[in-house]
Amino acid sequence: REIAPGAVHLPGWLTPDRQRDLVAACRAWATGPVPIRHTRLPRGGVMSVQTVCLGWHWQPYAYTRTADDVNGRRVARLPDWLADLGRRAVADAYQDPGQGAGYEPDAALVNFYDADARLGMHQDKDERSLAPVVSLSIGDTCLFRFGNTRTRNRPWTDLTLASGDLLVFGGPSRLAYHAVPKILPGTGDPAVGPARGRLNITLRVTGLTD
Ligand code: MD5
Ligand code: FE
Repeated sequence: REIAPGAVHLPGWLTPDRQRDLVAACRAWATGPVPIRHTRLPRGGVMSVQTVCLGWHWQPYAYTRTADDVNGRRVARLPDWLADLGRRAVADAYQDPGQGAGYEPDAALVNFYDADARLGMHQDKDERSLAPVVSLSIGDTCLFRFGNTRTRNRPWTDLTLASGDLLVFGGPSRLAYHAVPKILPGTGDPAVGPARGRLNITLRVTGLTD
């Protein structure tokens, strides 16, 4: 369960019913005020992953209130029920109700991976807070690469993340490099997750106050 200090993997943490509810919510968010899109990178590239944000809009490499790189609108609010789910996730991962109770995420990134999408090695450091990141996976299994905090190179640990898996990254692991090198197409159950592809929802504390 503990991949590294502060990094905890709880396979199958989300019940099938909860996964179905999250898929329905993701569908609605994808067509919200700032629709899901392939994020454009500052140097001209386009991410293969598609992302929709809640609470704060993320664009590389900042959080903003309005989606100036898409349509200028504010993103949808982060629902209280999703923040509550994040608190239960942190409490369960760290076996500490107190840490869970004190967790107040203010942003979520919903990532959709089709069979060919991947995410290169990176750190999540656009947040001003080092509070944990909560990651929920639904749909196709992926290969997840958990690296170290110093370089984007080895040593790293490869693991698979399947539908329903929870991963919490905090403490010494919060700034670790990580990547999604591969999706394993057709491994998800369409009766639970999306018809194809992989959804990942991350909850974050931006540390920003308008
Ligand atoms: C994903 N998303 O599967 C992953 C979830 C992203 C991203 O990486 O930036 O959207 S894992 C997120 C994560 C956050 C903070 C630390 C670590 C992983 N880590 O130390 O491995 O779409
Ligand atoms: Fe990341």
